[in-house]
Amino acid sequence: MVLTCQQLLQNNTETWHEATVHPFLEQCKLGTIKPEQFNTWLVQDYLFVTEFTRMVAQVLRVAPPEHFDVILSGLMALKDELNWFKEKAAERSLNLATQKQVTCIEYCDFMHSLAGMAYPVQATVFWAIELAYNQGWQLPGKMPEPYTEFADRWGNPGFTDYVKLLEKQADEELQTASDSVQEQAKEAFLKVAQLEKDFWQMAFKAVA
Ligand code: HMH
Repeated sequence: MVLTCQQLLQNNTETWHEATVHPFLEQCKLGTIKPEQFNTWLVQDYLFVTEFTRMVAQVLRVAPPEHFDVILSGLMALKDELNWFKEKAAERSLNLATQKQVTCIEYCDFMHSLAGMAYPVQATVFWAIELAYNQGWQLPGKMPEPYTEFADRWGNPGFTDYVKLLEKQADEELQTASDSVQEQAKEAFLKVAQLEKDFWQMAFKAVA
């Protein structure tokens, strides 16, 4: 069996749709999302990205040197992203020293658990997490202010190219992976899809 990232998407279209199309994003596009909902997402996503950065560092630790360029460019982008989150939170007077919500904890626990998995599984998860935001923020189309820069951050063409490079690296690894590792990659992909959906739902239900 040879598994590819495109097969994961094609064999799980409905699950992936639920991970990337959500009323939260649709209401950002319509400009009707409530500040409590958006701000909950912003703070929880900052906390998520902090742990995601650690996950990428862990992926780098076990990656072949040929993959360093792409992974290091990802880490550079995350450096900028974390500072940007702090600016956005300050503009909205949000406290980033907030407790993680249950769904955010679950997602962070999952990312930490990857350290014990084979590299092809880690590369697949890395790709899936970035693709989820690339497609999620891109699919609704250009968003109105103040959401434009949020949609552009993950929806911009440069980010799409970066996600394609992550896909290429994951595919390379999956090609030579054992059936058992391929199965683990599939399970992990489905877990990302479920957690992405839950994450949108967590923010969406935060209506004061
Ligand atoms: C929940 N998934 C979530 N947050 C993000 N920032 C990304 C993916 C992309 O980095």
